[in-house]
Amino acid sequence: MSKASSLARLANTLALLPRWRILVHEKPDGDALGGGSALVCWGKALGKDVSWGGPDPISPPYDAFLSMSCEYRAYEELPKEWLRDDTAIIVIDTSAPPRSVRGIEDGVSPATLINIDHHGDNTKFGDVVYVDDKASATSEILWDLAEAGGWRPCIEACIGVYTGIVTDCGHFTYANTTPNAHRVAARLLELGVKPQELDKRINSKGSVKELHLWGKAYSRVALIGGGRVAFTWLSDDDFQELGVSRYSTEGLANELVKVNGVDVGMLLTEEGDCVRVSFRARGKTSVRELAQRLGGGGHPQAAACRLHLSLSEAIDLIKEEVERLYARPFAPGR
Ligand SMILES: [Mn+2]
Repeated sequence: MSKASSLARLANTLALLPRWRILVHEKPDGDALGGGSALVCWGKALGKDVSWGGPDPISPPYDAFLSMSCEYRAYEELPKEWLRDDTAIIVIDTSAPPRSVRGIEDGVSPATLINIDHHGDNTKFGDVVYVDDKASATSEILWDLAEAGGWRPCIEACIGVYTGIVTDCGHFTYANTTPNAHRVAARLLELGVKPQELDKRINSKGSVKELHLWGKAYSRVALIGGGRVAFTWLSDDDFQELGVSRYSTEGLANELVKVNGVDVGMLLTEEGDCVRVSFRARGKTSVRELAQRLGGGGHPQAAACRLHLSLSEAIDLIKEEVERLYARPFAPGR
């Protein structure tokens, strides 16, 4: 089936269901939250009974400007009252059920489980599946879905979609930047989105302390794998000492691959008794396989995992994996 007819069918399915329950993934990013916000706006405009949330709370900076963010809720598990035959449970930007609210993996019958995503490693769960790994962002798919359904684009939905696209494709710099991403963005500008205002919302540092946190991470950057991999780390103490939130690292991992000769970046962040690793890659290199090997997943060029290890054990493990997977002979002078 063509993309257009799949989207038209999906829009029809959604039109027939009066209750929409929208779920995003853990640690929701700009794509999940921007797309979710837009979908809530469209649902309400269509007269649906809509609510949305995910396993973790909505995070800064998105809570401050995305429409409907005050209605977002963190759910420990799937509410039983969602399991009705008039309900669409729409999981967006989520490659597999364990990445969202607990209980989805057990099935949602008699509700209809709808899976809309752009991760190439999506497990294709759900009753209705729309996965396009060529899309720059799930928000781009949601825009095309809205067009297929003839849903009116209010400015709030436009802001959500634009946020999702620019954050997922690194402001049109990553390999997933497509002509369609630019086309959708151009349309959003015509409809009133102001890029400079949104950039201020999305990329501003909350305080000088956040810059100091980045400074700590920068000061520890080390090259491994023969100079091909840049990695750094932040400990619980770093966050406490500076009094900054965990969200202050948003975008930091992307900076690591900007070093000349580096095509893989890794940021390790201590989180209590585990360590979160954010992987980034550029060029033809993929980090998804390594993230999967370590129990995580994601995109070829942006992936993550959580290690149940101490920070020093995690650093050792990452170094070992890097030497095994990415090492190349060191080229002097690079
Ligand atoms: Mn995404």
